[in-house]
Amino acid sequence: MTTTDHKKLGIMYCVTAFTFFLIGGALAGAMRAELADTGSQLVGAQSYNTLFTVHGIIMIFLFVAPFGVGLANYLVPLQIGAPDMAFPRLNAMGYWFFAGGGLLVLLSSFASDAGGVATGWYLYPPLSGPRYSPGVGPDLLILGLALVAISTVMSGVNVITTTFLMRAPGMTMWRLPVFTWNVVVTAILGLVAFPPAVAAFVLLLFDRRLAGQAFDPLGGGDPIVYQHLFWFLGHPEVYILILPFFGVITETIPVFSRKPLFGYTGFILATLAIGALSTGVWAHHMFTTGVVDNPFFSAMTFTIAVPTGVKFFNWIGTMWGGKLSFRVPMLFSIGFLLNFLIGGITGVMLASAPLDFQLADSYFLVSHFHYTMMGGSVFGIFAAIYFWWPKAFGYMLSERFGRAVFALMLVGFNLTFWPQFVVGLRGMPRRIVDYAPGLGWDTPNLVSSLGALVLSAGVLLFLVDAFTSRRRRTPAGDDPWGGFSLEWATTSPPPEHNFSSLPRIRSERPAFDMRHPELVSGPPATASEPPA
Ligand code: HEM
Ligand SMILES: [Cu+2]
Repeated sequence: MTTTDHKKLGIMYCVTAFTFFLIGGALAGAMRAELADTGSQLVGAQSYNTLFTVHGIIMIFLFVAPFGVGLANYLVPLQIGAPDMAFPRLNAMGYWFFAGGGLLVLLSSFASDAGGVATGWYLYPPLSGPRYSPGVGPDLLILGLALVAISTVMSGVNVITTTFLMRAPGMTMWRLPVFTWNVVVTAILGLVAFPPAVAAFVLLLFDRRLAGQAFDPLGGGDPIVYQHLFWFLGHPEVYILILPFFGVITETIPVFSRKPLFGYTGFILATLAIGALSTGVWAHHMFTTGVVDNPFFSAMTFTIAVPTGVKFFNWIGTMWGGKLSFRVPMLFSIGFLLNFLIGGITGVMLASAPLDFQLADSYFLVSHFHYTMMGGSVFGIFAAIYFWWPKAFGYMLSERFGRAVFALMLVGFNLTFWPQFVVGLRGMPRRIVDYAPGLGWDTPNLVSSLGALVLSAGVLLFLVDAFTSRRRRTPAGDDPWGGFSLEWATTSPPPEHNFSSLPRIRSERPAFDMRHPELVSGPPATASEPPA
């Protein structure tokens, strides 16, 4: 409870976030059950609205993003050769703000007599204002989100300071592991993007509780201002969700291809470009408002696909001619690539303003963002779990179970979300609890709901794997995969201060160099040299 150890906090973050995933997943299951067939099966319209609102918020703010923070906490000091984070107490405080904020968010769905919050995850006024969303539910939700936002800033400050100031001798910025680079850019994005959203939330609270008029046209306010402030967070947020997992698969793919990353520098530059560009595209969420410069934001959005495309060259180029080994972390990384490719291509389609007028608020969009966030981030999360579990706990997860988890999840995921492209093109809008028969919507929806069952079976099987592996405790050794980055050069699990001795750092693959001194150019290390 009182720990300030970055490794324990990292694991606490990940476990808490994963628990939120199970809760958010259960809500999704309820929605898919309702949508499996026409007619009302399970929930009424108002509860359905609450379901998708809370589901969206949990998945984004309480699961994927904090899981990235957890990984960063666990890995950054290990990857750069530091004993802990720069501000261990701030780090602990960040965790508790996140956990507390998350609880408030959960409470918000029960606390209000007018039912839970039913505004959609972006809480647009006037719908989220006092007139249409009375009760304390939305207030709790807004407060909870503000706490989570503050916790993001705390952990961001920590990641940035630690990486800039606490690197081991020899660990230059251009030798930094790609995961660390990606979470540094993520942290900077968080620092830029969260404050405007907190401002928007606070103004919304004023409107709700103190008769403020910020977003109420009747009092001279402007709801569009809320949309600007919100999406200035909302769009970078999707990169906050994905960048850490770009980092993850860029660690795993080289290791399981037995090759160094193809185009390290290009990859880092692409990450920086994505970070910078992502702060300039927010209004593509507002094409249909008619008050933003559509051609400009459309062009910016197309542009951001370029550095993302560069990364595909890095990944494919790394695998090309490599000695591939399809261990479970590699399988999930390849699943990430397949799903994210589909998500990316449909994203470029939506970046075109004319197409977006057609497809906005349809199931096409719902499917697009699940392909990026679920098909990308979540597969990245599982790649990370299977990859670093042996480091964190000293024993392996099962390869056999892992393959089955992967197969169920990949098939289940695509069964769930591919039919939603179809039904979206057939005109089904998002956020509806029921639909009429005879529109060609029934079969895709049924397939989608069955797919969600397959997907859940995969997730449950993972839980079984985690528990049985814990019993079995197949020892992992310090470096079960032949890893490249520094964390593989210490014991599994690492000692409290991470390293009892550090290898010399002469490239971005210090653990590899340590195992293969014959491949490293330059004079061999001598005993007179200071320990690097
Ligand atoms: C576990 C598998 C998942 C299933 C079966 C699922 C299913 C759904 C469904 C049925 C909806 C409501 C669609 C509508 O009525 O418009 C929805 C909305 C949403 N989901 Fe998921 N989802 C899953 C995972 C995720 C993940 C991992 C994320 C994000 C990281 C996510 C983010 C969202 C968001 C942002 C919304 C929109 C909420 C809104 O309209 O305000 N989902 N999901
Ligand atoms: Cu966006």
